Amino acid sequence: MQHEILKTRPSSARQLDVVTYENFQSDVLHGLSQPQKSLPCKWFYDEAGAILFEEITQTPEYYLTRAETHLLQLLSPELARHIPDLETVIEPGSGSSIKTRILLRALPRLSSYIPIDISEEMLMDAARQLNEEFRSLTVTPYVHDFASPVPPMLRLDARGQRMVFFPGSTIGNFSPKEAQRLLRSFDSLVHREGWLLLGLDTTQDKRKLLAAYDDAAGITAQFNKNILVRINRELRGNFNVDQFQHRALFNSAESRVEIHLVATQSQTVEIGGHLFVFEPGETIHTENCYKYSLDAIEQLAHGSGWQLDQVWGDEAGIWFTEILFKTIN
Ligand code: AVJ
Repeated sequence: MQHEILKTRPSSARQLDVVTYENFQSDVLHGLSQPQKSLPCKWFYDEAGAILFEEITQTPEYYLTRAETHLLQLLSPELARHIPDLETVIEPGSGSSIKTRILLRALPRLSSYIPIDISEEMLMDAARQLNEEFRSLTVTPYVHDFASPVPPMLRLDARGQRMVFFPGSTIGNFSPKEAQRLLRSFDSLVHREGWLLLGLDTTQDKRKLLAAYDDAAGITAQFNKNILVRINRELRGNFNVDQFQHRALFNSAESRVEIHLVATQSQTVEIGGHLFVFEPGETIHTENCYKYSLDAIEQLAHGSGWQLDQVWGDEAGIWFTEILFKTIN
């Protein structure tokens, strides 16, 4: 059964955790009922949101993707020497899998790639392309919210070394406590001897951060507002999207960028029979992006259930950091 799964070509993704209407609706109703209204950032990524995020990565201000791509190019030959018998790469939140290609090219002995994402369209497009591009690689996509429990199917017990690839500073969307819990849960994606390659934004420069999360072309603003568009469409909400403004701020006490939607006028919104009142200036907190100092990385590693193996930084050592962890035996 499990072998069959590994051999299957990605014609359609196996739906393990169905990203349902009810899930989205209950998250939205719950978030908007809090004193500080909020929405979970994972709901940004419908088809339009996934495309907008790709566009963000191309803006001049969003340095993260370029910094990490550069770093991966430098470290991947070393990684290939360090783990010569790596067989499988598993990527939670794989999106377009663009950065993954750098690893796949540098690791010719790799036989299996398992991308996991809740944005089905992007996941399947990426899987199909990789399947064409890397003929000897078995690509097995999963539609799944990686933050919910790891489905038994993903704990495949095929032999071979596995590495979880978690780039992009996606971990920054979680509080340090949640991040440790998430990293611990990744333990079940590998075997007794396994690896985890984690990409973290280590920038502390406030101006640079704010520019990255509020680009001049307004793509991040559009990305942020798209969650309201999605609520209107999928949950039959009636947000007046034009009466919300994008705001990025740096919360230095928490060492995180916060993304909000600010109501410019009073507004009452109805979603599924529930009413939500907005005062002018009131915000919906839509995302946190935690930024890690090198000290904070040590702390994160400490409670992660993994052992620090190697750390790569870019020239300045503070823009972006790639960390290789090993299972603790
Ligand atoms: C996809 C979570 C890594 O935090 O930088 C980009 C999302 N939000 N611009 C990030 C995001 C606004 C991004 N991650």
